[in-house]
Amino acid sequence: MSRLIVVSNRVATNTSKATAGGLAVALQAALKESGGMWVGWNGNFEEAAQPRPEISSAGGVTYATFDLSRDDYEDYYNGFANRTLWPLFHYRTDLTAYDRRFFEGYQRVNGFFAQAVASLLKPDDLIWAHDYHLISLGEELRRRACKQAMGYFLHIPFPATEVMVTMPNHLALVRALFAYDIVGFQTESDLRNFADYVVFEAGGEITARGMIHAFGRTIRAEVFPIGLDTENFLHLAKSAEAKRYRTRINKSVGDRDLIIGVDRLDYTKGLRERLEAVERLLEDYPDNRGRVVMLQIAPASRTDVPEYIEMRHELEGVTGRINGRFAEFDWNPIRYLNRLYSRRALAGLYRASRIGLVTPFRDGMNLVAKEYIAAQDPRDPGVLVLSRFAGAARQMQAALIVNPYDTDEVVEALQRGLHMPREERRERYKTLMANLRRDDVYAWRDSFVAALEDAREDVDLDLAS
Ligand code: ADQ
Repeated sequence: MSRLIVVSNRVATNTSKATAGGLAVALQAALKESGGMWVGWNGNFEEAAQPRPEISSAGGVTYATFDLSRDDYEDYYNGFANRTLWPLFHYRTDLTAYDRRFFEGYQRVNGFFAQAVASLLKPDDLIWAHDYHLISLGEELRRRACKQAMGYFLHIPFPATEVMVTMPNHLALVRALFAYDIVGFQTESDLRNFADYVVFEAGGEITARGMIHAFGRTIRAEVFPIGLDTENFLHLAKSAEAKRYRTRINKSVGDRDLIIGVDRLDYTKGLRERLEAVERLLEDYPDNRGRVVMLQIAPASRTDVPEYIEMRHELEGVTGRINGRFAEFDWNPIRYLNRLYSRRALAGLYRASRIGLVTPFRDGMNLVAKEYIAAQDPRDPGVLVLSRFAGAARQMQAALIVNPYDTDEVVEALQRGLHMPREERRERYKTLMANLRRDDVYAWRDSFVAALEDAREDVDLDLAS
């Protein structure tokens, strides 16, 4: 087995199954098995950062981490990654910053990451780069004469060409993807957008078997929908801590129905419109007044980026307005919290909720939708109301799929979910669970690594010829 080198902006050093997310657990297990290494930024700042990684190990996994300078962090992370690529790839051209300095910083830091990775490589290693922070990493590694097989997985959507081309450096970025041997996407529509771009903007062509040729290289582009650590999550949902949370929330909600939303505080998640849909539910179906509670958990994220600060204020305003309008002395329709919870606590809260409301305007996959289902009681499961614009909707057609732009449709789905007979809930749950079990995070990891192994055989053949 070849050594796997995972590269991402930050590394997940927490090896406890209860606190680490499924992605971290699955990658850590693969790293442990292959004697591999996870490389990334340690979250610290240094005046003039050196790409000399510090090696440490935890839970049998080796980590290679380094500092960044403040300027690099501003231009690369807060700038190009979170103020250009993130909004653009989620179709928010209105929020996208088109600033040359950011792109230069991004390229510089991708070069810096490449220098750190290159210093650690052995000839047989497989490199797996993650997400929108590191699109140019592969190209920077090739520039440093690295011949290893390299894969890249994009966790967020790949936008339609018309959106992509609003970014001045679009061609340079897509060209950079062709330095990898495999490029993985969450959904068919992301892959289609990528292929369209390559064919119509870059003059490339689709050759056989999902192979795509442009910029003088042929790469494999494929769909690898990320899954959940399903069995582990089922286990967490039955833990004593999950039960404690369930008992506590049941006690405070009483015989009312709970609707739950759990998201990083992000403008892609459709939070304001979601709260307004609950407002409309109370308006259009007054029987729900005093009968339904919406619990929205939204921990703050990217607090250095202005749009996120504004959004937080906006949500506080909307929540206050709706509660002011409908609350009674003994009932508040919306409970809005900005804090983090353990995975066990979340599992308990999901299980106590009659409806999981997941309504992003764009989302690569959305693991909350999957977690909500995995946490349900099979005898009396809740209903998932899911946006068609989450990558997860592809695999979760047995949920109530809605268009979050259409508030009436969301309200009708909520009303339907609140009154859905147990038999129908069980049927839907069974279908959803079967998929979650089959397409879990381990299946995702294994299929990507297998594709990388294949790519390495091709690299070996090329080198031999
Ligand atoms: P995110 O945009 O962060 O991920 P998501 O997939 O929903 O979105 O994952 C969020 C994770 O954070 C979930 O595991 C959830 O439990 C956790 N979380 C949210 N709120 C929490 C809280 N209050 N306390 C503790 N944990 C909380 C990006 C892409 C997604 C893609 C993933 C994985 O944007 O589309 O699904 O990567 O590829």
